[in-house]
Amino acid sequence: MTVPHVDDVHPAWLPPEAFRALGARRVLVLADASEVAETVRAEVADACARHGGAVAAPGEPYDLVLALTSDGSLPAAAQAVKGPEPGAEGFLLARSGGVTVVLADQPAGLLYGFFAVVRLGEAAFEGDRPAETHRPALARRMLDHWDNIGVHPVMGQVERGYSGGSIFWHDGVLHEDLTRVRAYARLLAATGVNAVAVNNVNVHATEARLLTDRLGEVAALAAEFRAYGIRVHLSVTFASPIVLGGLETANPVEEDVRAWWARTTERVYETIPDFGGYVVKADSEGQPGPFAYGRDHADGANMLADALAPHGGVVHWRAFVYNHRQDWRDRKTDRARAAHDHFSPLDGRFRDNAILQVKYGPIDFQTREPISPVIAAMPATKLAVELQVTQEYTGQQRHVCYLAPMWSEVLGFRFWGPGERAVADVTTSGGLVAVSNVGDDPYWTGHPLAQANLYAFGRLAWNPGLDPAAILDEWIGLTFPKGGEGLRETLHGMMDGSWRTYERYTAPLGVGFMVRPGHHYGPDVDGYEYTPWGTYHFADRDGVGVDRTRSTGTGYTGQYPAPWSQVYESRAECPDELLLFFHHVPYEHVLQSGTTVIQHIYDTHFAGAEEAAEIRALWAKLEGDDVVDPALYARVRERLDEQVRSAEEWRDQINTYFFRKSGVPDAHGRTIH
Ligand code: BDP
Repeated sequence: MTVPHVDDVHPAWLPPEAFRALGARRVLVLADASEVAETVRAEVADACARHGGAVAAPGEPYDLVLALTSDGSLPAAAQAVKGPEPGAEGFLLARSGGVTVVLADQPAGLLYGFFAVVRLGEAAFEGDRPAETHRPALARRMLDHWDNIGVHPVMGQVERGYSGGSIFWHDGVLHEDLTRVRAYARLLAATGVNAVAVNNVNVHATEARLLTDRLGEVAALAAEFRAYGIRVHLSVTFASPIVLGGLETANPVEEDVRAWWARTTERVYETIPDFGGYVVKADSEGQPGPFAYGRDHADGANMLADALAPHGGVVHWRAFVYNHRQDWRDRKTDRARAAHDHFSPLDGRFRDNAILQVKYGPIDFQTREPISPVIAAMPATKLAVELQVTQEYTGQQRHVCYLAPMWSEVLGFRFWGPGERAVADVTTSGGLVAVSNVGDDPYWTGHPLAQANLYAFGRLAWNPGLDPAAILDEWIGLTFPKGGEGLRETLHGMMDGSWRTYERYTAPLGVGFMVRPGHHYGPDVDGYEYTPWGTYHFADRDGVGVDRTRSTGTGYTGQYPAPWSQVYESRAECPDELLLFFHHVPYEHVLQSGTTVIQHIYDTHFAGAEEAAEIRALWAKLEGDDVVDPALYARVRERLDEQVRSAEEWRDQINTYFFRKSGVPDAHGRTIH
């Protein structure tokens, strides 16, 4: 095993410099011969070779010991460390008598402990540190790639990808050199991610074959990820028995269909013994599913769960099921209701190894949505929450939009009121999943600052209680080791509030969409208003917003438990930022903030566009400064120009639209065209 370093690709948060503190020490590794333990040895050797430290042989002095608890030759310094058992992926970290100790039960924990020491830098080798136990809060911390093998005529190669082509496939075949995949695995492991689904949830004909005759490609990817403790999962089409197996049906209760899945899955495990499992998008946006056979989604998911169970695999079954051929004249059919309507009656019917994967909001990854009520409605089902690291609706990696503050709100949301369990507590056994934002771009993520979102996703999945600003601080320290306090301040100034800034200049008060149809970039207030997709704002001359109340609307508020069902039902109590998601209100309706809806729209849009310009001005101060590489500086600068242009376009279109609809002038007399 050699540590992957790829020339011409930005090292993201693992530049060689980030390993200086550890690499300058004498390091003893006491572990088994497993592949992940070999990775830890290789990492230590690589860091020490660069920074003048040394790999210590048993008996030699050392400053850091990384050891498995099962090792027969644990030195006294390690034996003295006492704490709760670290478990499968956790580790104990302590320091006394000039020695830093990382102790783990399993090699994966050792790897995570190694990266924790890297993150701490010099602080890991200073003073004393009482034993701390670190364990991941969520069992599975997973990235879903929406990568295709081929190039889709509309979506490109990576669906909703804004960072170039796939790092897995090129020209219809697997990349010959997979070093970059290994480098990616390394970046992910440093954040705590332990699972990756390699292909798009919309499974086209070529990609369907990854399950059968192209399985070798999945095995090759699994070999790269395995070294860093990451298991590979595959998106499969529900119609596989027909399109790959030549059967006449994919009906989940037919014996030959079940037998086909069992056989096929067995072959997968013969090839990839640690294969993670399947991801399925069924009966959604044209994908096949059990409804065609009069069966429900528990029947569908359980069939796959049964095929996977003997091998220890799981099926991630997506709850993103809705009618995308809705009649816009029908004000009662509500896309927000769909997942709960379909899935809540099925609670308790899913197998233990079936995980229901629920988007954080009821619609579709908007800048602001209420938390999906499905998460509260399935106490007897394993749940995973799905986020988008890829910025489909949050600026497509042309805008700076640090998403950790939003995710932190999602994970900390308490359906049953203060003091009750949070979303993160309800999803511990399922986990956290996100759509990746990575491609073959030299900065991995198109916008270099979008790397922070990928980093933050892994860190929050490991510990949902972390403070988003503190995570950003870690990322800054690792990624820009030459940067001092000035750079730190600049980046916090640009990024900490960037999600709210983005929210200010786009669709107001939780109403969502208003984006250009198809590619979803830039404003188009009525773009989806008369389409079958079910994403409406219902603006007219009197008011705007979707009535989702029980009393007069679609009844969606009734899908929440108390207290939120009442809070959302009430115009007066509903949080301002979600008012138009839940209520259709007059333009002169007064918000809790004391401003009217129409004035709020004007104010936030003027402010949001100004803030975008301020973000750009902060970055401009770094020009010519040697703490940021000039090429990276230029790349960010070019994106910021586009962000400022786009924010002004949003401001002008939204303000003008609502001025024309309402006829209400701006209270501050600013020009609205
Ligand atoms: C939407 C995307 C679409 C995805 C879909 C999904 O626009 O490309 O296929 O989500 O999650 O946000 O399946």
